[in-house]
Amino acid sequence: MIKYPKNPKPGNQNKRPLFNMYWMYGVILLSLFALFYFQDASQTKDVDWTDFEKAALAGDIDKIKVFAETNTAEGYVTDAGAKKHKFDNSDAFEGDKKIKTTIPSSDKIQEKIDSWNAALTAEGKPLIKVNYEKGSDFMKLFWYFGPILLLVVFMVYMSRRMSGGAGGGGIFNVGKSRATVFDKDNGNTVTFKDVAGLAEAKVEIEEIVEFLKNPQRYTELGAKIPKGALLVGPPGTGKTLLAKAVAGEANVPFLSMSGSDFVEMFVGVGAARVRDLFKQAKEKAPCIVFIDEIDAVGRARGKNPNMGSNDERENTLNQMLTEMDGFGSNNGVIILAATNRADMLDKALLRPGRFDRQIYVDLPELTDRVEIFNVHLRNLKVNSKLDVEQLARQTQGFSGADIANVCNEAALIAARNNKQAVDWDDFMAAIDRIVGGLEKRSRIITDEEKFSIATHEAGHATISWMTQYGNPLVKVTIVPRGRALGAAWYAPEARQIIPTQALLDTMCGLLAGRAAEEVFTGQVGTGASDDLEKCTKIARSLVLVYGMSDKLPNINYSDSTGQDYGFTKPYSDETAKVIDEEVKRIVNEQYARAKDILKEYAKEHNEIRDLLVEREVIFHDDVEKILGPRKWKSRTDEIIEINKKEEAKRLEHKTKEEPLPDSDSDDAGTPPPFNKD
Ligand code: NHX
Ligand code: ZN
Repeated sequence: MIKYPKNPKPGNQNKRPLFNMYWMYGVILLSLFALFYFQDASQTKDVDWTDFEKAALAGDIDKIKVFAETNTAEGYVTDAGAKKHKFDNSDAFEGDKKIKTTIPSSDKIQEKIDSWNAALTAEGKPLIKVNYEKGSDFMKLFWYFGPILLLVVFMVYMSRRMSGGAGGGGIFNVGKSRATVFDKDNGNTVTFKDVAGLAEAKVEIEEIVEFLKNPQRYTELGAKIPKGALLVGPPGTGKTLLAKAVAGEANVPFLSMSGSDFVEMFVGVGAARVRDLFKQAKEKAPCIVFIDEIDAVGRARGKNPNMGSNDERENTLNQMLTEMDGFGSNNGVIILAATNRADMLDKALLRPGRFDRQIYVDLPELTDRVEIFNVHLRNLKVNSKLDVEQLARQTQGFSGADIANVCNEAALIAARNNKQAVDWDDFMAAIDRIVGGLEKRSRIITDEEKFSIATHEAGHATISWMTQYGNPLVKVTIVPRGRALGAAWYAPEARQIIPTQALLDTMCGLLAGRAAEEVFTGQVGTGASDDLEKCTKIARSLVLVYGMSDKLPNINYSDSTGQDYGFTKPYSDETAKVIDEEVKRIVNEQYARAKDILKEYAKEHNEIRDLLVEREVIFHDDVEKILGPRKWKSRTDEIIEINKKEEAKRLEHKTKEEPLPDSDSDDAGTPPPFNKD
């Protein structure tokens, strides 16, 4: 969306490179010409001096050209002579027939020819004419130096190719950093306005802009300006965008590099590039250095230096650590780095004095998603009735990049259907497409299969409706999409804390498909494998991570530092058995529970199933008509209520123009958003 000019310095455009591809073409053409020239000359036969003399004395040569420089002579053979001698063996002799030889000495050749002429006059034959040529001086040079020249040209060309363009320097420049520099005058126009959501991260990062703009405000009080900040968060959440916005706001040069740019197959290159990057940064200070995907170099160094560790990477990392220590804290260089795995990074990199701060860039929450949608919808022609909040609700767990993708996909779908504006249905189709894959209506499904798919999906729908923490249902479909034959679509709840019962209910809902198959068709199918996988994972994490099982309470056997235990497990064989038993027990319990609930609501389930077979897609409201309104309020509804109340409060303050704190404390009518009970 934001375009950066390809050429960092406009002034550079007029500078012609000394060497380019056209020169190469020129050289190739020239050598081709030369080749043709000499191919033509290959009508000349090379002969021994004795044969040459014999032919001359026999009167078969009528003209001789002497090339003094090269010590060669060419004889023009008469037709009769050509036939007579053995060197006439082909019809290649057309036009001029020549023989060529190396002469003993250019001084003596005239004497020789004189003597031949004397002999020829004695026999009454025509004389041989002589011509002294200046010699193919150029050709001689060409043949001596041509190959070398070609080789040099070739090498220069290759080294240009190897440099890959960005740095612009040949193989001798591998140690140069390839940082892309964005200056204020080359169109880095990203500002905080372009960053939607990320409210807290923005506050943190705005401070960094302050450090660069008014360092003295901090240094006067004796504070040290942080050297670096680490942006941590899942992919697509806008870490790079945030870093660019810092540079755009601070109006300083922005050196951008990816962690993998340091990695090269040559020894020491990574370290050299780090050095060069920091040198460049110091020259440009105040500036921002941004290293994307820093885990490529910053991964924790292995404990065993011989096993699976990468020496070259470690050297690079060590160099980075030294450089970050090496430069003073107040010289106007701030290093931002992004990663999605902060736990994998070397601890030395994270200590104060290097990346002092870690800024978490989380997946956007409901309100953030509304903002992000609004940013992307600015560029789209959308239906005026589009409910952005509802869109945000349907995209729980999406990152900023995912949302951008949804918007684009929706626009593509609308355009495909020749619509004037993008509307709600297009967005729904886009979300379905992105989450579930392509719809496959061409897949052939028998009535029996259809019945069992509908049974399965109706099972999911019923259980999720009838359990407290079951995800709010959006729709149920038996239209094949991607790898799935059918699916129940939810608007998943984003919970801050997940109660044990919520995990159990989720498992129950996942097992419901299989349970419904068993209860209502009498046999189960292979299709539930994906459900079972998800369910078992939850059961395992319940036991191993959250310490929620009865037999192994309050124990966490996982390792969040990312360094796996390898082949050894952090528990004994007996414990392993207990873990297996607990996982089995929990899954079995939920399966039994699912079957019980399904039997209890068998009539409703079958109604949903039949409606599903009839319509293929049914929605929240259809299910509500059959099962009645849900007993439990969804968290999303609560959040929206809280937001509305706060918005109303804010509006009230604005209209009354009362000081904020006073009315807040008196406001007993609205309960605080978080209730301890
Ligand atoms: C097959 N697919 O593989 C057929 C085509 C039980 C009615 N022979 O649980 O479609 O059986 O609630 C991600 C998403 C495997 C990964 C779906 C891996 C589906 C889906 C197998 C419904 N809905 N199963 C479901 C289903 C299947 C599968 C997946 C995946 C079925 C079930 C797939
Ligand atoms: Zn299922």
